[in-house]
Amino acid sequence: MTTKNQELAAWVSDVAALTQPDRLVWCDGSEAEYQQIVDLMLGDGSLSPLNSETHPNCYLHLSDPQDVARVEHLTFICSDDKAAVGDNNNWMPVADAKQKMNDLYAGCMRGRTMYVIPYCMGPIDSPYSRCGVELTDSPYVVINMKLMTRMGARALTRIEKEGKFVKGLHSTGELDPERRFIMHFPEELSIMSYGSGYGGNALLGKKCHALRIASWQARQEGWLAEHMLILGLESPEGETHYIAAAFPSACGKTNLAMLIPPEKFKDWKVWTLGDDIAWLHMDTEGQLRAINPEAGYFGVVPGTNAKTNRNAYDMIQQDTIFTNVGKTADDQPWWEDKKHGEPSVDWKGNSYAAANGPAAHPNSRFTVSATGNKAYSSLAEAPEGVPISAIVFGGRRRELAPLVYQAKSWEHGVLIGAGVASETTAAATGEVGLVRRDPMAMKPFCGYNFADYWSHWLSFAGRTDTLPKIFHVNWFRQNEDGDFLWPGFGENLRVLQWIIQRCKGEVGAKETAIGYLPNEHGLDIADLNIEPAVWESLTSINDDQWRQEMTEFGSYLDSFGDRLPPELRKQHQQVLSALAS
Ligand code: OXD
Ligand code: MN
Repeated sequence: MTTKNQELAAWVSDVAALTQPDRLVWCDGSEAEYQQIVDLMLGDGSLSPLNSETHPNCYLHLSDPQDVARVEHLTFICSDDKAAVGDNNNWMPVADAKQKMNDLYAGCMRGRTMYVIPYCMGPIDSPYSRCGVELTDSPYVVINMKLMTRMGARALTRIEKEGKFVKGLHSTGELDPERRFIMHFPEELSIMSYGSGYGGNALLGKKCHALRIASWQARQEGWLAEHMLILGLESPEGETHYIAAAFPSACGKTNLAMLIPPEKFKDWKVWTLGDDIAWLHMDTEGQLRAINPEAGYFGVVPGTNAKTNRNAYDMIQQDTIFTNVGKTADDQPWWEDKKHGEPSVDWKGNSYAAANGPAAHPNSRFTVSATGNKAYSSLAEAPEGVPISAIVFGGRRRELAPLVYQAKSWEHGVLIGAGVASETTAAATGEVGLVRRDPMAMKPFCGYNFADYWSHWLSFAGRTDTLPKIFHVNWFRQNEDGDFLWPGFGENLRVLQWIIQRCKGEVGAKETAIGYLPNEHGLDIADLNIEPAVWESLTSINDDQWRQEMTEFGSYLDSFGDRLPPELRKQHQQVLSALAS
């Protein structure tokens, strides 16, 4: 296979001349090709088979122990306009970054195969979708891209028709953390990644294209590329509302997107459209519509069990690539909190011993096609996307943020999104459990200056008067003993239900300085046996704590200087003065 697109053909041949692969393979995206690469990896040991009776078509890949998460300190946005990139990103001038990368790439694919992966982010026939091509020397990347994107011949046909595509070059290099960089060139729609095989660093369609490059492009074109799940909530009467929700990495987006309602709400249904990324466009009627650019899930494995996420648990019993989990003696995948079986081998391939740490790495992952999910929405492939009724922000906060609250306006909602802060998790290298600012859950993913990004968000207010309502949730409040105050998981349905009732104007709320909170009996929780004092702390605010939070948030906003949109400053002032009165 080759291509009619001259620009693509020339780029592939330039990269081959630089990297010197022994072979070049154009991926067609077929099942036969997937199986062929799986067989090749089983042959060289980079993949091992799992128990084919209990887990048909499931495989295990163990990465280099130094290459198990995104590396934010080695991830750069490269442009000659430093201010446009913002202090929220690592920055490098274009020429310096290219020089560095080209030095690393020189001859790096000798003895290897270079795969050409044309892919489409979003339904193949959607006007909102965008295409890219990833060149990689990693067969692991090829099989993951097959599950995560629409890749191969169909995507190439679209690229040949449209002409425009994102160029992503990836090499695993030597997996040396000292020779590892993830570079983005948004002005020329290109990505260069070297030295890591880990998902977010190597599957370039995901974070690199669908968030960092796409967010830059979305600003120019008037849409939004967000770190959001998309779900449909269907009532017993058969009415479905769509919600997009942004939480930082490893804070439960996959679980919420696949939620199974508790017994009391068994006539309700939650449908999954996406679990990580949403592209939001305004249609000609002024309605914000969402598509999921991805076609699969790259989910955190530990903690997934029949109770926490039955849909995911069932989905990953077959046709799944596991990365960095442990194994039982009979080769079933095993992870902490699986609540089934015993580990025999850990994620480093050693005999399991509790003293050596967990059997599965805390950021171990499953890769699986979205079509394996029983709750996959029939509209997930709709080229026109789904209309969004509510946007929800959330973080992992032991204290402070109530269970749920609603913004007073779109502009106030943008302030709430900008104020998201959350405890760090194992999805990125670095210490876990520290509270850090993570506006819109986009700290690692916004490809440009946050101040300009907030201006872009604010600009939607002038474009329509039917914008979604904005909310904030926090499933993670704890008491002094570290016990969670809210049961979470399926019970979160009760919060979603309140959110939709608020959107429809069906339920009242109490107004506070930070937004609208549920009334005493606003949520249907009578059967949950939550102590009144606990419920009170979940649904009220502590003014002193909030004054401190807003003051710290104010200093953070100040750090954006003159670029900060005045409207955001005004919204911030309004909350502060409401807290003072
Ligand atoms: C992810 C992440 O993998 O956010 O989705 O790290
Ligand atoms: Mn994510």
